Amino acid sequence: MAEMNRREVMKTGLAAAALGAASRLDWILPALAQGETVVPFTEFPPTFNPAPAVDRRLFDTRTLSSAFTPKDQFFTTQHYGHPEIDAAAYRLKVGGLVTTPKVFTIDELRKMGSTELIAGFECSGNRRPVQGLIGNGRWTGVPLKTVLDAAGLKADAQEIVFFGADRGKETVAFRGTNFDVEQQYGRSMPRARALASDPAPFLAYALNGEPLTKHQGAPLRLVVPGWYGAPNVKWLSEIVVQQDPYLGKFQTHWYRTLKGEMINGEMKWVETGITHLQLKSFVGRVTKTGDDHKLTTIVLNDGTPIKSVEVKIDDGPWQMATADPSTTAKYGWKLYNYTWKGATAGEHTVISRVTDATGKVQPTEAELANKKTFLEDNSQHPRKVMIS
Ligand SMILES: Nc1nc2c(c(=O)[nH]1)N[C@H]1C(S)=C(S)[C@@H](COP(=O)(O)O)O[C@H]1N2
Ligand SMILES: [Mo]
Repeated sequence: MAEMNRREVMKTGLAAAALGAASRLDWILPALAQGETVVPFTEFPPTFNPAPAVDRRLFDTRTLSSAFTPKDQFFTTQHYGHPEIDAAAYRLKVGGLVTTPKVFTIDELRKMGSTELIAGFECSGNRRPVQGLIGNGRWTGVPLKTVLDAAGLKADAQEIVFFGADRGKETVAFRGTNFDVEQQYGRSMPRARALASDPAPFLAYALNGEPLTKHQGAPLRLVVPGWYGAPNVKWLSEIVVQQDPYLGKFQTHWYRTLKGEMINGEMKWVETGITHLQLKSFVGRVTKTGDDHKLTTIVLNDGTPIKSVEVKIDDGPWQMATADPSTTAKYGWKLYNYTWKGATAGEHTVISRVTDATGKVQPTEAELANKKTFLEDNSQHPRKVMIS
């Protein structure tokens, strides 16, 4: 596979869009400098299609061109498709263990707050070879605490549950009996997490300065800075405050990690929920200008400061990458660049690893061997590139 120039990148994008949703040409050109070309990743599946269905889209990190993911490139995934919501008829209900149950229109919520938050997230299932379930946005909305304070949490309120307007039939198994019941997409968090000031969960109605699209949960979605995508409930329609833990499918069952951990000197097999982002980096894009190649690494974590990002080419030494000054927000993704001089023609392996300020190092794939389920794969990703 030869190096792609601008026109070829465009053709690939158009073909992919035509294969997926013919009506949506939402795979846009990368902003390349004069003479800069994208170097292909040979590990990408030849049939890779960034828009395989009208309600599913992956971000092609080879098109990475700005700190914020444009709304028509932001990945989208969900369980029950995109619900039809009439913005004028839309209401957010807040009820349960509150002193004053509330119903808000989108205009009322807008008047309650118009603050900004930069947050990046990935789906907990994001992984090699494509790593396309990832994005970074500038969100506008109301802090969750403002809305909860307006309703007033009662003393015994311990668990805050968030429901989307999207619903579907689910089978709930109980000791050999299956019950088919309607469910809403639901996620929860403890009261202390919901009211925390840093990071403060956020109810967003705009992305990058424009109203949310239905892909991102219009008219309102939850954004939990520093956490994976699953808790970021789209088409948020209800907040239910309760005392007991919420045991819905997408909270306790579907999004779960099973891994072996040494606890009290013994290997224990533990199941954990999907919450904060694990420390992760991967080379998202390689470009060529003249004889120089540039590796751009995407870094995401729970907001813990980053100490360093290093890259390695083939069996060479680890080399320091440089932080891109446009991506410094605590809960946003960070881009790190490395200029690779003297690359020789042929296939090469490029890999990155990030270390945070506490000294935690991104694990290798071998170090994650005791993680049985595929979610939360933050392992170092050796990527194959073809230099021409
Ligand atoms: N209402 C609702 N919200 C949802 C989901 C869903 O199925 N329904 N999926 C979650 C998952 S698993 C992810 S990864 C993110 C994806 O957000 P995005 O489509 O804006 O990228 O939405 C989350 N919020
Ligand atoms: Mo997800």
